[in-house]
Amino acid sequence: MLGELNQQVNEELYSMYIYEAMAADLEYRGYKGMATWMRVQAREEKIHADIFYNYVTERQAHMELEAVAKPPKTWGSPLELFKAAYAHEQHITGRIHHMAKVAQELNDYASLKLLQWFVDEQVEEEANTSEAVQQLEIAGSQAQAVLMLDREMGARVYAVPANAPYYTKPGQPGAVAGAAA
Ligand code: OFO
Repeated sequence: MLGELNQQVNEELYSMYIYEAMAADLEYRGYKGMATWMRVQAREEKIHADIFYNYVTERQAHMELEAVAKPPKTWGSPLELFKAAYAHEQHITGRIHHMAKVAQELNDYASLKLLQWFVDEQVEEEANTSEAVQQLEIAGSQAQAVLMLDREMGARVYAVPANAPYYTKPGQPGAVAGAAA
């Protein structure tokens, strides 16, 4: 189980990295609002990595950080890019469900409780990216509609996900008394 959780730190760091690459691609193409949306998403992924990291260390396991893979540089269009983001979230959902199954088989109730938070979080992660795909499909090739969507998406602000477990531990940067679940 701890090996799976350790691997998930890498998966979440890759999520952060691929979304930073997507933000850079969007920024380069002039979609500044969508780039902001993606950078907010990348910061959320760092939180996900932190949660798994803190949980593994809390279980007294020796964390081993692996190399983070190089993400692609470009996706061709915002629609293709958000389709790739949605597919990536589906992959992450698969990982979370797989880990929940392993935890269940091992009667590892603590890990199962942690993973339940991620099961719920993934519903939101998939909804956010698939909604962007849907809106870009509706906008189609109408530049005006795409630019309006770009402006709307740029309003997204960074916030720590509600009730994030193990987000901070006492003594860590950003730690709040009693914040460790
Ligand atoms: Fe960490 O949820 Fe997206 O990838």
